Amino acid sequence: MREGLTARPKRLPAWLFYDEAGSRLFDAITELPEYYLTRTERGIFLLASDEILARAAEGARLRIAELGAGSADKTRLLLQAAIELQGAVLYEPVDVSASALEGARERIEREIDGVTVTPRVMDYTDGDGSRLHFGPVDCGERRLVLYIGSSIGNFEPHQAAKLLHRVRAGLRKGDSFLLGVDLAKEDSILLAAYDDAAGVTAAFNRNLLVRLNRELDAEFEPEAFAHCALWNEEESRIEMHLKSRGAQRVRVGALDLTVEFAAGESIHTENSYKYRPGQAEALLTAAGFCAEATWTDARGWFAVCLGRAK
Ligand code: AVI
Repeated sequence: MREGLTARPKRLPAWLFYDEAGSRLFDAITELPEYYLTRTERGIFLLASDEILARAAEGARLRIAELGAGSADKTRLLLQAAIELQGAVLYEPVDVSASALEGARERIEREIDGVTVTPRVMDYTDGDGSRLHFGPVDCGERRLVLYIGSSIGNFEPHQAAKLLHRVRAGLRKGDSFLLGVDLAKEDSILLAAYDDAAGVTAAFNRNLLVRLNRELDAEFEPEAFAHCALWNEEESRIEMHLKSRGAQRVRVGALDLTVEFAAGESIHTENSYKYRPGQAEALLTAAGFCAEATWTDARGWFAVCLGRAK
């Protein structure tokens, strides 16, 4: 935090968003009329989950791992398709939060007959270059790893590439990886999705400051910062910033630091990369997968790509 708040331009890491209040706000974002991502990807799964599962399985029995503790509704569609295909399925959500995993296990086992959940507590974003450990599979079984919801878009391109390499290194030849990416589109649509009329994304962004106040004894006045979303065409990403409405000084007690802001100066809080057609497939190929199939919605707003470990 010290590094980010004293850097020029100032920045804070996007993982800070997801405390309890932030996770609730993100859930609310996924239901906003402007935030098309969740429902568009869900629409793809509604139409194609049987085909996706059959392609991944190639006649073998699948077990399904997911990076992140279950994207609720969307994961359910894929798990149901797996149950139809093979009768029952083992589901392995991977997340840094043990409580999020416990919640996912309880919910999924209660709601879907035929799923056994074996959670794994692990920080899969901890990019020290080592492979991800998914654990063994039974003889004749294949693993399908899900990374859906466009979460890959919150990584810088080099970090995204590294993460995919680490996933690949944890898989065996023939296993597969399903990646959901948001695609570049008209900027008015993108901007509305990250600056909604009800102000939920603004509250999500400002919640970072609320969290610093609580956890680092900081004295931010959240309303003294404007939520700002902009489209960076060159980098193909939406950026979120918190822009100081006036000149101000903010004390961060736990860091024994006073941060100075000029009027209009901003803290860069998030990047959300929007992929160009073919880019996700190239990322998969570079990481040692064969890009096997891609599904998109009718408007071409979102893509789900299946990679097979070579
Ligand atoms: C979690 N992630 C895919 C979201 C996104 O769209 O980049 C986070 C988010 N930030 C603002 N709104 C949603």
